Amino acid sequence: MDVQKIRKDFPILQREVNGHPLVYFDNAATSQTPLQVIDVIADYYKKYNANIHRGVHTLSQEATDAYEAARQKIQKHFNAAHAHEIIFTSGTTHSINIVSNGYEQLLVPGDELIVSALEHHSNIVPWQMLCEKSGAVLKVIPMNEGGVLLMEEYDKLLSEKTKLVFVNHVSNALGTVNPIAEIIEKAHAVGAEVLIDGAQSAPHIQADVQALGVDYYVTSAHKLCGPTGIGMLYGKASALNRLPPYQGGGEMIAEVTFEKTTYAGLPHKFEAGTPNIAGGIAFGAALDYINSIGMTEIAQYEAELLAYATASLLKIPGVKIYGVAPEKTAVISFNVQGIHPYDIGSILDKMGIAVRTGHHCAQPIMDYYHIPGTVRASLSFYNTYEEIDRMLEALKKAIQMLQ
Ligand code: C6P
Repeated sequence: MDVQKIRKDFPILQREVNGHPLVYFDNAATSQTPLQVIDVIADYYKKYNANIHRGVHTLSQEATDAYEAARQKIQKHFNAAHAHEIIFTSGTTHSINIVSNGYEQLLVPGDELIVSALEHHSNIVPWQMLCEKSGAVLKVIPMNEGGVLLMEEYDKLLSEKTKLVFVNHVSNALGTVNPIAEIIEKAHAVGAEVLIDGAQSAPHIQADVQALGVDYYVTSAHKLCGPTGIGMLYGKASALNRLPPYQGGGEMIAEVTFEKTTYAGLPHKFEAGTPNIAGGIAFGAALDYINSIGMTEIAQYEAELLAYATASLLKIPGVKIYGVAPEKTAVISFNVQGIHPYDIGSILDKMGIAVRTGHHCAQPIMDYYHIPGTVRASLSFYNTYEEIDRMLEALKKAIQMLQ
């Protein structure tokens, strides 16, 4: 992997922040966008901006073809059996809400849902809302001090009452890679379905939805070099067909009269209204870009960056890293003894270094550690060892100033 060549694809990486060259270590919040994707968006608006699935005119057909080609790219990338099992959504949050909303009619009071202690609020709150409406009960797989799920506790939670298990593949706050193959297999053994939140894994780990046998897999394009406002819900056709539509409107119908409406088949049933057309096409382009580099190459390089950054950080007195699972993506959540994470983040920013501070929309994890938040450096394949060194130097200065 030629990282210097790759970096030229990302104009934003050439800019300065507060008089320093930008070091962008907030990739878990959103990744940067390469020219190859930016150009696809500009091309759409310059050459064939039109509504899709509606027009007989040439522009509409070109836009429809590009949008549906993107759906097929996504299908191929995640190895879904059919393109109609890929639903375009506005992102992971929207995808989860489609399933949680639809599940209301599949549950009876006393049914159980299982979540993990390592979740983002997007994979907690919609299910709590569902429990309130349906009378279902939410059970939590606990974690240990290292940020690893206690699988023996998961075994104890599973029963014939379990209807759905939803966990992330990778924790956004700690980087832990969860054993999703085992989680899925055990859930299926008691007849429960599984939703995997792939928001943090899709950029780093190739997911094969058929090999996993997962019922639903969701992610956001902006985590993998695509634009914001677009994502996907993969669902097995049999699973999606059980769910009612999430929103009513144009394009999701088969026939409408004032007496009754019948719904379109997959994927349109879940795609009411004019979608984010440029975003969908750009999602496909983003996958093309990532695949041109190679998921395996990306994972290997990021693992090396993680090892280097972790070892270097631990040499700084007072640093504590949260999340030390043996299997991790390149996310380092840390604190420095006696210093608030927000203060470190602010000083790093003054030196051109972008990290996220706070609870990372994962408050239960912070509560577990009894901390207000962490400093989170999340790395990507376009980051370098030199950038890690710059963060470490800046961090040492910040500690001097704050202690
Ligand atoms: N996490 C972070 O800084 P949306 O916002 O819908 O694209 O993704 C939500 C989401 C769901 N699950 C996980 C595991 C996530 O990490 C995220 C987004 C960002 O960690 C922004 S809060």
